[in-house]
Amino acid sequence: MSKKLLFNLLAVLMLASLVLSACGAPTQPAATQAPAQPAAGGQKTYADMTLCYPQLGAESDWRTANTASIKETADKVGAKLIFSDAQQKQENQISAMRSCIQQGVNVIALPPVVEDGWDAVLQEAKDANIPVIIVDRSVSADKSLYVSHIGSDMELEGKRAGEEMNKLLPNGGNVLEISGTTGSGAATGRAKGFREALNANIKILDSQTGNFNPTEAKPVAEAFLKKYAGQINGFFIHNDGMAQAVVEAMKAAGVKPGDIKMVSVDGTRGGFQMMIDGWVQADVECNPLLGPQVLEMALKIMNGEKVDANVLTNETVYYPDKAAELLPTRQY
Ligand code: GYE
Repeated sequence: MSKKLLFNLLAVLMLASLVLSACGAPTQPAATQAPAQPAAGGQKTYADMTLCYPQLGAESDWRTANTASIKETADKVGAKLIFSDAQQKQENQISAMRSCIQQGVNVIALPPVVEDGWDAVLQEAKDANIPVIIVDRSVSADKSLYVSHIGSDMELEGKRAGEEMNKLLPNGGNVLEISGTTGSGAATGRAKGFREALNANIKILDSQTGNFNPTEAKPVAEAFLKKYAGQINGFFIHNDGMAQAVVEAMKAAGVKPGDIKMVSVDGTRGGFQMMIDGWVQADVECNPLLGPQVLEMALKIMNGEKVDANVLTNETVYYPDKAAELLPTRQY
C-alpha cells in the first residue's frame, strides 16, 4: 500500500469516528438496535396458506356470489385454494374435507349444508391439527371442535321478515311459507325467528321446503296457489331465487303484483328487480361476500392470533322505494 493511500484511509477512519461520536453513536451492540428480522418459521403470510373450501352447492345467486367472493379473495391475496362443490350432499362435503385433511391444508372453511352430523369429521380435523372455521350456516357440533363461525344471524333475519309481514298485514291474515333446505341453519333460524315475531292475528296456513332452489320451489308455489286460492294474504319465502319462482307461479295463476304481499331474503339483484316490479314488498339482506373475512381470519389463526368465536355479518332490510336507485350498486 502506498503511503498516500494509507494516509487517506486513516483520515477517512478518523473522520468516521468523529462523526459517530458527534451523533452519539451507539455503544451497545448493533444487533439489539437493528429492527428484528422475522425469524425463520415466524409470521406466516398468505403465500404460506392453503385454504380448503368445500362449498355446499350452487343452488342460488347467493351461493354463486359466495363462491366468487372466496375465489376472488384467495386469488387477490395469493393464497392457495382447494375448492369443491358438494351439490347439496353432506357426504360429498365430508369426503372433500377428508381429502383436505389428507393433503394437510392449513385451514378448512366449511359452509355446512345442514346443521347435524359434523362431529366425526370435525374431530378428525382437530386430531390432525387443522383448524376449522364454520362459514355461513351453523353446525350443532360442540364449539370445541371448531375455531369460529362467520356468517349471518339467521334467526334475526327471520324476525325481520316477521316484522315486515306484520307491517304489510296490519289487520292480520293468512300467510304461506316456502322454506330453505330442511335441517339447514339458514332455514331453521329463519323459520324460528319469523314465528317469534309474527303477530297473533297472522296465521301460517302451510309451510313446505323449496330447498333454496327455484326449480324445486316452483311446484310448491303452484300447489299452494291452487290449494289456498282466495285465502292467501302473504308469502314468506326463504330466498330470492325461490321468490322468483313464486312470481312465475303467481303470474300463471293471474295474481297481480301486490295482491299477495311477499317478504323474501338475500337482497340479490333478482330480489331488487322483484321489488321494482311490485312483487316483493321487503327483502331481508343476507350478505354472501364473506371472502375477505374468511381469508383474514384464516391467516390470523395460522399466526396463532386470537380470533372471535362468532363473527356476525352486518345486515339490513331493503324496500321497493330505494330499489331502483340501489340496483346498479348491488354486487350480487
Ligand atoms: O340465503 C340462500 C342460499 O345459507 C344464507 O343459502 C345461505 C342461504 C341463502 O342458497 O340463497
